[in-house]
Amino acid sequence: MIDSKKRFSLYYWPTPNGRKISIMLAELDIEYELIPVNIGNDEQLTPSFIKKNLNHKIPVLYDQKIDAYLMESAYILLYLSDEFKALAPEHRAARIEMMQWLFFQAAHIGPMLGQNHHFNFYNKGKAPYAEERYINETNRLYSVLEKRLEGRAFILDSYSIVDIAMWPWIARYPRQSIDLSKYKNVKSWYETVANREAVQRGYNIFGPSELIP
Ligand SMILES: N[C@@H](CCC(=O)N[C@@H](CS)C(=O)NCC(=O)O)C(=O)O
Repeated sequence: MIDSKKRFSLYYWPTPNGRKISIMLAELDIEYELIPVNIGNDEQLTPSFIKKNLNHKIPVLYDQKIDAYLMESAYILLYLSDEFKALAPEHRAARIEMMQWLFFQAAHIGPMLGQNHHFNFYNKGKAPYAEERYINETNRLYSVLEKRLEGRAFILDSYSIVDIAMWPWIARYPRQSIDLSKYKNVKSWYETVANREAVQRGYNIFGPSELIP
């Protein structure tokens, strides 16, 4: 156990971006204060939360050591990984590769799958063009991951923050109209990561939920 009790406070709701950080903190075995921000009730729009993140989105991580509120989940993963020298490669070439896949997650997997959820799950039937567009784009992105995972167990050479960034989004595949059996490498990676004790602990921080549908 890292001796950093309550150094961190996590402003959280159990969404894919929130779960990236609860999984990372579980992997690091760090105790922290969990502060629910119910985005279903617009709690992210209160003036006190907007002071913590001008973009009014969860997750936000407060670190007492630097007295700062951190936004953007992919950056928070990188920050924690640098701070605790964990779950990321050290060598320059491997780090260059890591940064590209982390940006790929932040720029494509999160935003596009998020739009898929919006049109295809929460507002199904309202915008057929948008549903088709984001289901197609989601399939295209799963194909990219499928190629990347050919012959490898993890997205980098070993389990890392890139898997943590990607996994909670893939965990929502039933909402995305994705047939996971079509992506055998993604499925096998998905199940390997799902079986990690820390992933289950971090994912279910709010109580048992849909882990492997
Ligand atoms: N790029 C941001 C995205 C964060 C984000 O979209 N958070 C969502 C939940 S997953 C949220 O807070 N939504 C509330 C809102 O849009 O007002 C990150 O990776 O942290």
